[in-house]
Amino acid sequence: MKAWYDKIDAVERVSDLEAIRIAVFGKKGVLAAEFAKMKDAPNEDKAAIAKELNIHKGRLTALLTQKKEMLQLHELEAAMKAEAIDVTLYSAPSQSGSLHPVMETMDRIVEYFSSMNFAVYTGPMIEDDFHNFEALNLPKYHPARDMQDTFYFKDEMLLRTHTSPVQIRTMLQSQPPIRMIAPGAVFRRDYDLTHTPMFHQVEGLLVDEAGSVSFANLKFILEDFLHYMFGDVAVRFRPSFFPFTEPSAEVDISCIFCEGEGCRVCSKTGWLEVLGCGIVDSNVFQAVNYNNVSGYAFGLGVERFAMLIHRIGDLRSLFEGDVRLLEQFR
Ligand code: 2U9
Repeated sequence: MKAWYDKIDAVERVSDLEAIRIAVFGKKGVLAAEFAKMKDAPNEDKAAIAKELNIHKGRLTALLTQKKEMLQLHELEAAMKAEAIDVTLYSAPSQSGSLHPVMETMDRIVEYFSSMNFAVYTGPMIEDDFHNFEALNLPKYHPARDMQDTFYFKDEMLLRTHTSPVQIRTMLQSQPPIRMIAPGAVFRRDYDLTHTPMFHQVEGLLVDEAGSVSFANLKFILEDFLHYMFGDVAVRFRPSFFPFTEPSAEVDISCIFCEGEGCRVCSKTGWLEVLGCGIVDSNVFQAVNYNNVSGYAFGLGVERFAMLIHRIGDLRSLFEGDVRLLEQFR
């Protein structure tokens, strides 16, 4: 029997242990054979032999169980070691996204006007003739409605050419006072160095009782806004014309590249045009049935702001989806 203790001791795999168990405890195993031999032993020895065999049986059972548990534990440990993941290893570089410079600039513009209590409104990009043109004092046969400039669908539907229809919809749905901005994409049939068929605008509108809104109010907020966006720049207002405002002005800042000295970007003028604005034309208020009110409005192109702030030379690079551009704005 002694040899079996050593055999069990020497086993290294759970599967080999099973063969030993059968060899010892099986029907044709050694224990069964030893017990069978008892019938030939002298009667007076039988009790002692049976006692000794039962002791072996108990010890071998305990040893097998103990050995099995130990081997199972070792095998589990080995498997866990083999499958372990080294969390200290360097990982492949992760691809984190970033805001597009146009959206980042738009967020900054919206942030300024929100802080000044302007509500943010959006509206449909597919518009009708009334909201995009007629209500904005752009009557039939106005040159801005030209097929050359506007993307038309059938039934007088079109892609909005500015975000102004959002202001028209807002005025039709609510009553003054109104203090709002309309950020969003707009569409024009234009494509060259400085124009893309889709670009983004932020337009603003303030309406209150007649006589309570002045050009001075408009000047103050736009100057403050431009200092927020561009820092310490000079701001000037030039008389201009828009169908929806009267009087109207275009707003320039001193060139941020040459600080007013005159360079290639500002065409040697020392100034960069950044905004349009004016006092809302009375025909616009008439179209939405507003009486005894006055208001100011302004509009800007977000791509132009983004290009000036980030010194991007070519407008088209903003729309190529090249990650090498975006990677610079993490
Ligand atoms: C309503 C009344 C008036 C919005 C205005 C401008 C002047 C303007 C341009 C800036 C660059 C368009 O993106 S751009 O090409 N916009 O100069 N926009 S006043 O006037 C409105 C709008 C809505 C009801």
